[in-house]
Amino acid sequence: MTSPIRTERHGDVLVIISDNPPVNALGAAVRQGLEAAVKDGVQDASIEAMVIRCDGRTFFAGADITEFGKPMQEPGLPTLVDMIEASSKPIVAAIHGTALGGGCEVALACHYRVAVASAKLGTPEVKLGLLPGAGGTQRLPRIAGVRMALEMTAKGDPIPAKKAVEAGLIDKIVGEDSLEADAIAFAGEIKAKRPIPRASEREVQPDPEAVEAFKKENGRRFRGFEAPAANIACVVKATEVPYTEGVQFERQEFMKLMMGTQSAAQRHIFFAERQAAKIDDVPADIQLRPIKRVGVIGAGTMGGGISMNFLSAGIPVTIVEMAQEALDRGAGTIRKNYEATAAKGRMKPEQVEAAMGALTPTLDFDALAECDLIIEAVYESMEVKKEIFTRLDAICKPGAILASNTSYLDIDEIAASTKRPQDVVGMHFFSPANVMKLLEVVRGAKTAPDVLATVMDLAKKIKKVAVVAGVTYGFIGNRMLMPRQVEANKLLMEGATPEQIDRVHVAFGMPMGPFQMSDLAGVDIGWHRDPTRIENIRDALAAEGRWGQKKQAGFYDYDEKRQPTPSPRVAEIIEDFRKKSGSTVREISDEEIVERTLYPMVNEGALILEEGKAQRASDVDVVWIYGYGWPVYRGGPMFWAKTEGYEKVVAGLDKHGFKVAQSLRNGAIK
Ligand code: 3H9
Repeated sequence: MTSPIRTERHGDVLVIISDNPPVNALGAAVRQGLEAAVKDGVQDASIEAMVIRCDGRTFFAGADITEFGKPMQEPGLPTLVDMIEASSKPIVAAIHGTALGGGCEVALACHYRVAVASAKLGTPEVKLGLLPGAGGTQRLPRIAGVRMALEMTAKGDPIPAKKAVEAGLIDKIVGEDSLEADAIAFAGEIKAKRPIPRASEREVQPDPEAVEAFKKENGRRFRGFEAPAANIACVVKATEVPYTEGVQFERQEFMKLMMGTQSAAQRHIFFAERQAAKIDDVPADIQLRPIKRVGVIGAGTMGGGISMNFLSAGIPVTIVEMAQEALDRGAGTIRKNYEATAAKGRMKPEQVEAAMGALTPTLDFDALAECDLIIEAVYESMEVKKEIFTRLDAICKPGAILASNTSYLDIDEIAASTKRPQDVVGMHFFSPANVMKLLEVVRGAKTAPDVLATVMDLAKKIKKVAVVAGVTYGFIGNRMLMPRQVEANKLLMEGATPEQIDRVHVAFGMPMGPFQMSDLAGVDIGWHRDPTRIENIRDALAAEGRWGQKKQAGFYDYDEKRQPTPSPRVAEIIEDFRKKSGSTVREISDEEIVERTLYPMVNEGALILEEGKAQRASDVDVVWIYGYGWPVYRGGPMFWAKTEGYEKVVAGLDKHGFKVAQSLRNGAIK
């Protein structure tokens, strides 16, 4: 096999080039090639300096994650970076794209770093439940200081080249199109300089105040995760002990994380997210339909949020409403949202204007005729949706994709109201649609493969994580929510309180529990709106106007700042129902809440897979991570069931009398 590493001589500078598509991950062959090339450079008397750069779209994007958990082939990354740093001849890293994780560590081990302005530097290992394990936690603070090292390692977001220059991580910004030539010229300038600067030989002072402040600022963000604390501990260690001891500590912490379930879960999700984009029976190179303009029907919260996704990506949107007032309100909300983003410095005023300039609000339904994709986002009524699709069928150009944002309804029935069911698809966005990353793409019985592929591709362009779902009530996510809600309600009748159930879910790592979610979404959502018809606790709350946070009363009472407190009135209502139904009240354990609310979700996920309504178990996990805030360190419900042990989950379901999915019982979930 040919090595992914080659070298070229430019006078007395040896350029070492990696060509390991797609992202130059530092797999064994790359590490071996780099080691050999640097050795050659050191031994060759005619070489004065070296440059390391990469072909393709990026500098090294990190260790090869697919090698994790397998026996490590020599040289390991820590050995390699130490060897690079120890070189007796100066080495310059020439960076483009993203220098991430192990890639950033290679760059830090080099004696100098030059980069193009569009490059980014980062140590995202924490997002895989890890830490930079090749000296990164020890070199970063020595170069960039404690605060920057904490930011980069414990949060994991890459920084742009300009910021990296300010932090001392990059020595020079070079021409976007002349990276190699400029790096060689730079190597010429520094080749004779002695001593050679080595990050590991630098000192960094302790900064306990910065550490405390950082922990305090990020307490919420780090809740439940193990890796951020380990990253912080390593950076602190760098300020306390010599480099050689620091890297030993780093190694121990790295191995602990690597062996743990959190990192396994986070790595699972890294690949699951990428896998989700693939459609099993559609060729990857299928011809896509061009989408130059998108139409959105409905300028409410959902329609507005959906439109923003496309506007932000530079795709013009025609938004249609029935009344001028609603249209103005919708367009006004979009502008307000953009301006709020600009006020936070996350958008430039001209970008706000560009996005708003690409929006065409109109009352004229026929304006949708010029759109390539039309997304219907009106309220959940089959009758209304069918009527809209019939109208679309009459006016839309041939080949236009007709999508519904329904959360539950049958896409096939909607498609049947047109003469072009092959062009109909579901695009289920999650609220707030401009923020939530999940998009369920619902494949109808007749949806054409190129329609599906086009929508999946478009999802990537608008920065969504898309998952293909089949036609089934509630698709993947909401269908799994239903058994959880049913059980949560039953548990109330048997003696649990909303606070207890929510507490168990939050302790599990969910952003909120079922009743907090109900209060946030609106207790009245889907309510029959007849205050005299009181059949369950929810009906009773809704009838009293306890519609959730918006009314400062729902399953909880809320103050002006939307802080919840347990509600005595809700306790009375629950008590009343318990008496009426004659149910015996007992102490409910937290464990039972897990078994009865979370295990049935896993069971439902297994049924969805058995019915072929999701392509793979990891897709179900992606839905729950990106649509509902399932804690990523538990890897989604299906991955979690595996780590819990299928037998334990099945035993729990059996104990409470659930009908267990066959694939779950057999441990045959794929
Ligand atoms: C680490 O470095 C540990 C060390 O500190 C210590 C060691 C001792 N390995 O995302 P894309 C694949 S941990 C293997 O769609 P983009 C990816 O699965 C690592 N494979 O492209 C996909 O495959 P496929 C720290 C990788 O342009 C293909 O490449 N580094 C790796 O949207 C394209 O990926 C990170 O965490 C990898 N490291 O984004 C960075 N990276 O086509 C992880 C990617 O079969 N990577 N693949 O589905 C990224 O963040 C993005 O891939 C990147 C490009 C921003 C680079």
